[in-house]
Amino acid sequence: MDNINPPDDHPATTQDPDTPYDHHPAGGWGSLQGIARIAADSHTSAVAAKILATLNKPGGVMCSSCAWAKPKDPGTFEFCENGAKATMWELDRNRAGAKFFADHSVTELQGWHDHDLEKSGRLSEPLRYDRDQDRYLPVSWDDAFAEIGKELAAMAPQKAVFYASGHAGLEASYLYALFARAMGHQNLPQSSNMCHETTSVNLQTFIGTPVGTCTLEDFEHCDTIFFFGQNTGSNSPRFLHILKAAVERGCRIVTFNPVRERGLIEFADPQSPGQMTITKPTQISEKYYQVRPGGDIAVMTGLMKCVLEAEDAAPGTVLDQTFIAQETTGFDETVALVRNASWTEIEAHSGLTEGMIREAAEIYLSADNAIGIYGMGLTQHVNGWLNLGMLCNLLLMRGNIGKLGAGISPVRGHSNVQGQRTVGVGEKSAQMPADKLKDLFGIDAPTQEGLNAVHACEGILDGRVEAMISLGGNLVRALPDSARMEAAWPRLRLTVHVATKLNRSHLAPGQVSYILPCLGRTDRDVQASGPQAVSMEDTFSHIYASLGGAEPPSPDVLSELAIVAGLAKATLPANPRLDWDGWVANYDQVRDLIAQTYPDDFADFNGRMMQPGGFYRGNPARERNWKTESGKAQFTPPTTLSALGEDPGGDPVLTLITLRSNDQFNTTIYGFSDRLRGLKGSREVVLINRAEMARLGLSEGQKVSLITAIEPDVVRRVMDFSVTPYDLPDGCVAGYYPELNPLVPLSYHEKNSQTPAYKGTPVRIVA
Ligand SMILES: Nc1nc2c(c(=O)[nH]1)N[C@H]1C(S)=C(S)[C@@H](COP(=O)(O)OP(=O)(O)OC[C@H]3O[C@@H](n4cnc5c(=O)[nH]c(N)nc54)[C@H](O)[C@@H]3O)O[C@H]1N2
Ligand SMILES: Nc1nc2c(c(=O)[nH]1)N[C@H]1C(S)=C(S)[C@@H](COP(=O)(O)OP(=O)(O)OC[C@H]3O[C@@H](n4cnc5c(=O)[nH]c(N)nc54)[C@H](O)[C@@H]3O)O[C@H]1N2
Ligand SMILES: [Mo]
Repeated sequence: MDNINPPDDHPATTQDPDTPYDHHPAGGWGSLQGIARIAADSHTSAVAAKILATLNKPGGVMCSSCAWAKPKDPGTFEFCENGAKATMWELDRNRAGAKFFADHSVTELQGWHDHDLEKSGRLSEPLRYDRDQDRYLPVSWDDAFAEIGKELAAMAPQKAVFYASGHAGLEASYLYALFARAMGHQNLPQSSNMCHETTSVNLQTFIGTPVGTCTLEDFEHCDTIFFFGQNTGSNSPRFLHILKAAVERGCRIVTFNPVRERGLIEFADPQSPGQMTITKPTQISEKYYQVRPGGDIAVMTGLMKCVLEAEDAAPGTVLDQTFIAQETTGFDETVALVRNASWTEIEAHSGLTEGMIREAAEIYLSADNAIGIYGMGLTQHVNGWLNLGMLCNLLLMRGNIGKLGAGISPVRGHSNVQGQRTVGVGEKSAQMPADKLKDLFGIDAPTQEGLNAVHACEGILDGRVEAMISLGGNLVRALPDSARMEAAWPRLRLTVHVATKLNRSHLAPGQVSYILPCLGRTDRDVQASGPQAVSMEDTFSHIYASLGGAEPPSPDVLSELAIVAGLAKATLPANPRLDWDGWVANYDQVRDLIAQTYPDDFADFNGRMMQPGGFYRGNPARERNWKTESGKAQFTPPTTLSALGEDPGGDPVLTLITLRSNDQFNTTIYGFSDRLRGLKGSREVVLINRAEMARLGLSEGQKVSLITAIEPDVVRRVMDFSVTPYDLPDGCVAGYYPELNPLVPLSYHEKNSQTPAYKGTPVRIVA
């Protein structure tokens, strides 16, 4: 089949004005139809059905979509609509090989839609950009490694950046992190830098762990779950089964989200014949509050006020006084500011009424065990640190961290994003211990901290960075200020993409530029010692093996681990302790190195990784062992009530939130339907409520431009977006990532971690 939906034919996005959102439950028949459509549309190979049957099960393939847990007692189908889409997308029978690249120049491909680029199929041989022909031409692996190695070896190590998207397994990731440090730098930004870095940095400060404290077991014992800014129905659909079970045993769910996301409203289990045909879908959220973007600090301040009032009314019965006294610091200062905050201010920032917040607080107070869940709605804000600080505060007041059925639970994105950090992919020295580098390999660790994603971009713009190696991902599209970054990219001396499918980042070639095709998670990976498994860590810090079973796209496609080893060997001076060939031959050896480097987390790695449900690497905060500066859990005073940056002043601005549709995985656009939001057609839309439309004099379907309202000396604009009425709070607009990324300034990010503020950019609409 030809590329579907070429850009010009994309119909206008439609939404029935009388049904402001889809009325069908998440899951249900729609999800089965979604899978069927992708299967028909993606030239999926026959092996897909077999792979899907093993997905997320011991001995099978661990889904390459999200980082949700793989339970030890999986269902018959332990996959969701979006996991199936990701799997089938990878098992594409189309090939983007020499012929494809001979037929299409890079300039021509730059005009293609993201969807159509990936639809060209799996990359099947190494390619080098030829500037005279403006084409990628086939090249041998030996020549590719040799030239890239020569380029890197000639460069001051600090000028190279090694990015990782969260796909690659722990083995390849560890070697990648080792390669960078052996070369002499730790410029190791990762997709987490655009995602949960707010979590990694700030939870470390507050409770002494960079990751969440919950495990699946907690969801069997919690009495309430407070949800902030995480879209379960699209982004971690298997979680809906856990929520359904929790609700059915009486757990009460409260959601704060500007968008009424279907999955958090109701869910019909597509694997339950009964629920699909006879019984009603399960109501998920008992209360659903459409908070304003950036309004969560105010909400949580209000909730804390109510908890304090209840304690005042019945002293000694509401707060966990013993826990607060023994395990925490900063309580009094925090409480003083919470008491001081006025309901008028809280209502203004949150867009909710005092009554609503009091109602939610009643539910929080009724629970012995509470879990706080969050996603990008809290992390991608300038004051994301305080969003998380407030959620910790709320939980800590009642001792809700470090006991069964309670805790703070960020939902991670990429399937191995958390694990890559665990095994050293990160710009900080602490991420790969210097003594281990010395003992195991005789390497002196770099002393200078490396560049994160924002700092690497600044380096590209000002010329400090000369080489960008990408282990997966699509940085040019995913980054903030994407138009500026796309223009700056070709100034790089060297760009190398290790990838499964073609994307826009590959079409901004540096002076020397390669695309190196790699195996995906579903592909069989056979090396000298036989078939190899790889491993990943989920959002609950459990580690599992994944064993691919599909025929690789071509004999010219190498594993990520083999590519990393090939690059390292060609770059670094010979060192008998860096046994790249031996490691490629048998990944067990790499896991032994990981176990030796991180013995607390990975002891007996090879012995444990096949264990059903994975093995748990533990979390000190879960045991109330606070690895913070003070040795205690830290309360954080709410010094502001808004997660947004400074109001730019001037004409009134709208807060832009950038969303994922149900038909995409990050920059991979599967199709043009956002079924759960009742939207389909073009993605170039600006969602806005009818009252705001009237106030701004806009009509439905009108084409408008959006302009960023900060840093007015740099023009950031997107044009020809269709005004689409949608049920949103006042004062905000929404649209899709990555189409709106040119609007987000690189400098507009979370304060402590530099995570871009993709959910809180001030914009103006221009008719
Ligand atoms: N199918 C699919 N699955 C995915 C992905 C995908 O693209 N597609 N991406 C993966 C990745 S890398 C990640 S990080 C995760 C992302 O998963 P999520 O964390 O769910 O991220 P988003 O979809 O960006 O947005 C989350 C929600 O935040 C809400 N929101 C926006 N601003 C605010 C705010 O100020 N306050 C509150 N309370 N809510 C707000 C939005 O309405 C949205 O519902 O999903 C992963 N899983
Ligand atoms: N405006 C806005 N921008 C955002 C966000 C947002 O919410 N709003 N979210 C941010 C977040 S949370 C994230 S995580 C980033 C995502 O940023 P990235 O991780 O950089 O982007 P992806 O779209 O996930 O990368 C897709 C590409 O990965 C490659 N790929 C797929 N599978 C594999 C594999 O197995 N191995 C290898 N080597 N390559 C593979 C394919 O070539 C594919 O084209 O985007 C961020 N950008
Ligand atoms: Mo992410």
